[in-house]
Amino acid sequence: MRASAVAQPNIALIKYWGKQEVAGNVPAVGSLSITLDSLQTRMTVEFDDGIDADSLLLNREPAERMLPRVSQSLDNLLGSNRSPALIESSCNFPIAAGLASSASSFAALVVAASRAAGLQTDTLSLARAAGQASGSAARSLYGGFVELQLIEDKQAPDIAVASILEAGEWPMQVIVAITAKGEKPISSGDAMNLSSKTSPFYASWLEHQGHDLVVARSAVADRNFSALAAISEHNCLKMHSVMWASRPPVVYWNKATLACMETVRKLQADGVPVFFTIDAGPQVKAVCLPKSAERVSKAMQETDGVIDTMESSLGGGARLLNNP
Ligand code: 2P0
Repeated sequence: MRASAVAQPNIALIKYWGKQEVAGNVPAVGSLSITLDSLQTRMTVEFDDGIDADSLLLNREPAERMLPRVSQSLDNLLGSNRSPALIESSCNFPIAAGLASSASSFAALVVAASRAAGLQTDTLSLARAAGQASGSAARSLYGGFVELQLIEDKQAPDIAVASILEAGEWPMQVIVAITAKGEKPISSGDAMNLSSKTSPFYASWLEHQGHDLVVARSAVADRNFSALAAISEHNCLKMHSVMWASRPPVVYWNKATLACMETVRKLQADGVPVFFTIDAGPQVKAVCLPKSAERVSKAMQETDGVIDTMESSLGGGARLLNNP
């Protein structure tokens, strides 16, 4: 009745922004991401009929605010008459700051909980379960380059997720520039809903996502870095344009976010294979080929306003731990 799992966050290159108006947290668009390696969430789940209710420790501290979402995810996976659970989570990077901690957390949670409950659940079913809790979490069940596709069905729209290239097949290095610590002003879920209801650009965002996915998928298949860089930056800036045009506006960036983008632009002008992407937070992720990682990392660290940097190669999907 006890199992542990580890999962890493993923960074979307073609972004998920917006939900369908149906039950089950189904995204309004497909997305394409890379799974990281060295940023990790470890999760232990133990079902115990001897306790009254679920409890959650996050980095050894009680995490009351996150508990309802975690309990709901366990109910969705196992049914609401399941045993109460003791859940322990540890994360080696900042939480709720645009680094996809919910993706790695819910991916690790469903893997650990399924095994602790004695189930042998296939990866796609686990991805769907993780995606119900956090849309991007579905992608962290898989490693390398991952695509989440929509299965169009008016009655019951669904998702399919798969790795389109394993981590070792096209090595990349991701340098994350931390420009602010602390929680973001508005959750990505709330911000997406605001965008879909108020942004005049939202319909156009939905309309062009299929094209961006085709371009990115083929860039990955061809290992064409400059094509992947161009479509990724375009898709990122388009998503943020949708946010900025929402009412009230959703602006996650700060001065250092812009300074980091400028740093990446300068590196590109010097011929360095690198591009930026930014999620629902002020951090900037610079994605580059491994040969340029040292130079990119140094340039990001030296950028005004950067507090810290983290670095990761690409890694595998969520998995069970035998010896937690
Ligand atoms: C992504 N983001 O594709 C996009 C880009 C943020 C910007 O998925 O509401 O925490 O829990 O399904 O997965 C972050 O949103 O959203 C996210 P919910 P989630 O990575």
